[in-house]
Amino acid sequence: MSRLIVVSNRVAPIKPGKVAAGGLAVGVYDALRQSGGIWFGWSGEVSSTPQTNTETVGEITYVTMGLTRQDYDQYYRGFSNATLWPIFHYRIDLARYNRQEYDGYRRVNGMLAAQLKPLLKPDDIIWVHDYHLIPFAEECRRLGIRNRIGFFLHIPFPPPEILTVIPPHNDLLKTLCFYDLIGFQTETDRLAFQDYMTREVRGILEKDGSLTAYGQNFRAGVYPIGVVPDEIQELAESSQRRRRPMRRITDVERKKIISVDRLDYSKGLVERFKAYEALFDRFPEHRRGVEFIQIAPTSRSDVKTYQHIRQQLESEAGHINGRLSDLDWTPLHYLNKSHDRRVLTGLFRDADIGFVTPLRDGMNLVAKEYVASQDPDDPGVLVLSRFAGAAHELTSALIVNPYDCIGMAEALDRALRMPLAERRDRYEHMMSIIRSADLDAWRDTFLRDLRAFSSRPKAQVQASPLFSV
Ligand code: ADQ
Repeated sequence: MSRLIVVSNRVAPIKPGKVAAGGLAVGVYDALRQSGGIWFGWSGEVSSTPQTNTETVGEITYVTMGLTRQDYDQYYRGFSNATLWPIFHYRIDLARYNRQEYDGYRRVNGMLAAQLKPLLKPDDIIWVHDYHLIPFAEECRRLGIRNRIGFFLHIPFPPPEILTVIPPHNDLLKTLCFYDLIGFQTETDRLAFQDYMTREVRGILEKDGSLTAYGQNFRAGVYPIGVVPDEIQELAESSQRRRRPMRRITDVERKKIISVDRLDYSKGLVERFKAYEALFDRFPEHRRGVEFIQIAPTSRSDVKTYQHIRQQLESEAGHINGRLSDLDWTPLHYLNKSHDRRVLTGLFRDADIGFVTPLRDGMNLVAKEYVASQDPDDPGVLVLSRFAGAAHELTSALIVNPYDCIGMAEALDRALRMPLAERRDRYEHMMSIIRSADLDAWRDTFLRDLRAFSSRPKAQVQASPLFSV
C-alpha cells in the first residue's frame, strides 16, 4: 500500500497507548499506523531560529517545523484566524483583511511545501487538513510534485456572497483546484463551494460529477467526521464506575446540563447563557432543580476577538449567578480550563442534557461524544443547534435555533421533562447514525475516494488564471 503523508497545521506526536485528543488526531493517527507514513506540519514553536524536528514512533515519522514570529503573526494569527476563521463561520463583522497577512499565509504554505518535497516518494498519497493550508497543493504543483493530494475542510464553507468579502477570494479559491479531492463536512458546504466554482468563476460541473475550473479537474465530496463510539462508551462507563465526576462539582440530586467547547465566538456561548437564564424566568419551577456546567478553556487568546468573548462570558456568568444563586444553589458553573478526555466522557454520562448550540460549526464532535457517552438504559437528551454540521445527521436531537433565546429555553424545559421511552428512542436513532458514520468510515471513505479518483494530470501552475473576477 502507498504511504500516507498527513499535513496539518499543528502536529503533536502521539505516544502509543495514550488517550489522545479527539477528532483529527485520532482519525489520521490510525490511518498512519496502518499504512505507515509521515505527519507533517507546525510544531507549535515560535522562534527567531525555527528548528525542524524529526521523530519516528513505530510506523509514523513526525516531521515538525517552527515558525518565525512574523510567520506566526501573518499566517496563523492573521489570515488564518482573523480572516478565514470568521468569514468561514459567516462572521463578516469580526473579520479583518490585511494584504501582508495574506502574503505571509501564501509564503508559509510555500515554505512548508518546499520542506515536504525532499521527503516524498512518487506513490505517496498526501492528505492535507483545514483552512490554514488551502494553497498547499498549488505550492506543491509549482514545485513539480505530482502525487495525489486530498484536502479536508473541518470548518464550514460559506456561501459565495460571504466568501467574496475576502479581497483575494479568487486567488485563494483557485489554489483549491489543485487538489484531486476536496472533502466537506456537509452537503450544504459542498453546495456552497460548487456554487462558487460554477457561478463565480464559471467552472464546469462535468457529467461524472467532477468539477473543472482554472484548467484543473477535481472532485468535491461530503465526508462527515465521526467519533469512535465504543471507545467513548468504555471511557464513560469506567469514569462513572470510578467516581461520578459530577459529584465533585455539584449536588447529585439536581438535573444537570453540560456544555464543552473551546472558548470561541462561533460556539454561541453568550446566547447559550442567556437561554439558560431565560429558562428560570419562563419556567420558574426549575429553579433550584437544575445546574449547568460549562467547560470552555481559552483558545487563541492572542487574537483580540477572543479576549472580548472571554470578558463577555465572565460578565454574563457573574450576572446569572449574582441574580439567581442561593446559599445552597449555584445555577451556573463556568470552568475556564481544559479537562482530560476520560473526565469529560464521565461528565457527559452524568448529565441529563447535552447543550450544544454553536452559531455555526463544521461538525461539532462534542454533540456526538455526548450521545456516545450515555447510558443506553437511561440516556440524556441532546439539545443541538441547527447550525452545527452534526444536525444534518443527529436529527433526533432537540434541534434549536441558537439565535432564539426563548426557543432554546423551551427546548431545555422539554428535555428536562422528557419521558424515558422518548429519550431511548431518540438515543437509539442517533447511536445508529453515530455507529455507521464513525471515525473509521470518515477516514476510509475519504482515502478510498482519493485513491480511486483519477483526475486529469495536474498541470504546472500557470502564470495567470483562466478566469479573473
Ligand atoms: P473544534 O472547533 O475544536 O474543531 P469540536 O468538534 O467540538 O470543535 O471539538 C473537537 C475535539 O476537541 C472534541 O473531541 C472535543 O471533545 C474536544 N474538546 C472540545 N472542547 C474541549 C474542552 N473544553 N476540553 C477538552 N476537550 C475539548 C474543528 C471544527 C469542528 C469539527 C472538528 C473536527 O471547528 O466543527 O467538528 O474540527 O472536524
